[in-house]
Amino acid sequence: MKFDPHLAALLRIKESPVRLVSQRTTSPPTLPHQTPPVFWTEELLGKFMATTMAEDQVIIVSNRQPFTHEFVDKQIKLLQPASGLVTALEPVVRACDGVWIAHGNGLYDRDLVDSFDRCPAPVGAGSYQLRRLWLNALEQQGHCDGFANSGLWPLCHSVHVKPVFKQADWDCYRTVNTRFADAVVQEARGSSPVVLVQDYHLALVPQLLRTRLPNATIVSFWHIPWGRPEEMAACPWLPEVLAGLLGSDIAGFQTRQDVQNFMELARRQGKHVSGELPALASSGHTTQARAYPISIAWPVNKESGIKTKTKTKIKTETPTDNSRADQHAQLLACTQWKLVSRGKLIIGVDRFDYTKGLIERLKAFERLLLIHPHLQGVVRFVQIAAPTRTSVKEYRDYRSQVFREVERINCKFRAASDAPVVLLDSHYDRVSLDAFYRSADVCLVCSLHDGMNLVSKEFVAARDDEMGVLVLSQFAGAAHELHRALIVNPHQTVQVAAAMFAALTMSAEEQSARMRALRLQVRYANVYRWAASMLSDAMAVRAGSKQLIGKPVTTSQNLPAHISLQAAA
Ligand code: GDG
Repeated sequence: MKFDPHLAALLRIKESPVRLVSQRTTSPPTLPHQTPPVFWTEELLGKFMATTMAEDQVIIVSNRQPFTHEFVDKQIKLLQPASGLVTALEPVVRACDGVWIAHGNGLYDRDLVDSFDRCPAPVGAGSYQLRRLWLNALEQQGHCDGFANSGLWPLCHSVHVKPVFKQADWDCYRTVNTRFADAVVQEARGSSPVVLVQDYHLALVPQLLRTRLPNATIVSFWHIPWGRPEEMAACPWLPEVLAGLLGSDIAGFQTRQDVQNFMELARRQGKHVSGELPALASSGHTTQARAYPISIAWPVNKESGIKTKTKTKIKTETPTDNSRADQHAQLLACTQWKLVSRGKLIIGVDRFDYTKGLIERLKAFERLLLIHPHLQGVVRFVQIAAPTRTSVKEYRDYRSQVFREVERINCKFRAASDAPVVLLDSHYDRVSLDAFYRSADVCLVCSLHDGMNLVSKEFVAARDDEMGVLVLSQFAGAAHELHRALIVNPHQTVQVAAAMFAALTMSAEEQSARMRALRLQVRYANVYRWAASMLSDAMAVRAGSKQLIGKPVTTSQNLPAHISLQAAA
């Protein structure tokens, strides 16, 4: 994109380097290990597994399922939920040809399973089986809405929403974890599968499996932050949660800080902590705690690095009723508005969750318009907030609060613009999200605390035009990797507003330099590398070879020589 004098006149800017928002933005991009770097792909992960674990069955178990069956346009259709866990794990399970066990919560899920409650994955690259587990209303309430989402979720995200712990929810949580463990045992073909247990809904499953499948290799992954011991101590059943996770051979976390917090808690609970590798011994069993920063599958058609400038259409997955069709039209109108008015578009994409800092970013946008009044009518902020956990009161309250803020801000600037903020509380499909990312000048991620944040990585992956600026919260795990984003503290309204201004006025050259570095980082540290690192550590545990744990997955020690690696162009 060339420097646009028309837009510059509107923004009243000169073509000059922008002020950097934080020290981090000046860090050079870092790519560890190989030169040229090796880019993991689904195919390479498949080969790696076929070679190193040909005889081993892989079972993934999570509360959230990768797809639901819903009734849309007079037929049953698949819907992919808005979930970082699903975004990351779906390509991995396809590469593994494994089994995925999850709670069947779709309205028509029961109609599409066989007599073993299984159904095949939708056609696409790779195949796997989804095994659905049914929870009744009380189980769902106590386990999911209760202990997991009203207790552990706020506990682990220090965002000042009080965690709620009730005995009845805990009892339900234990029961449901036992049911998930039963399902794993039923699905296991032999006594030693590799089981990947996902997230805070299933913390007790590793220990339950340890007693029932003693030869299984159990890897747990905690997708959300693990807080400091003194914060975590608010959970009355923390010792049981810890004991559950210590049934894992490997307990995976997003960041090194999470690992340190986990280790410190274990030490305070009297567990034996030892070795150069963070390891914990409990009841004669050893658990390695390690950081595996999660990521996304790098889009296949963009792997060549060739700029495609694909035009894609915005559409919702289920625009059946009027309100959804309206949402669809609104999203389309937002991107068209940008083209017609030659304005600037700031976007956000999140689940409608209080940890994502929606209020904070609205306040920062308001400040931007106040400090730079010439931007009123020129810049629009469009936030997708996909509905989530609507049965939990805190989420309903938060939703109302966010809508009130949007209304207040839109009223305030009514004279200059019809609606500077557009809030779309709807669910969009991946093609639409990709098109939305590509239409943005700025992507705003203001999480108050986030395990990783995949939206930031998806935005980067979508920008094969190498344009657009990422403004990223320092409290998202992704900030540890994406150094060339503009890193901000979402609580500092003025700083976020300044970052937005810097992003909006950034020269094409600087945008391009930053985006190239970000793209290299995300393409390199993609979800296949994430999976390969964890699985190769799991295999080292299985082989009893501690020396191999934590080694880069592409060294000759643990990658079979005949696997050809795709090097950077
Ligand atoms: C948890 C952790 C960690 C959003 N709207 C729609 C939609 N999405 C997708 C995004 C993205 C995903 O939801 C959100 O992922 P995040 O990583 O940002 O956040 P969480 O859901 O909270 O994920 C998080 C993650 O697990 C992985 O470990 O990064 O820290 O909290 O993929 O694109 N997807 C669809 N329609 C939408 O409208 N289909």
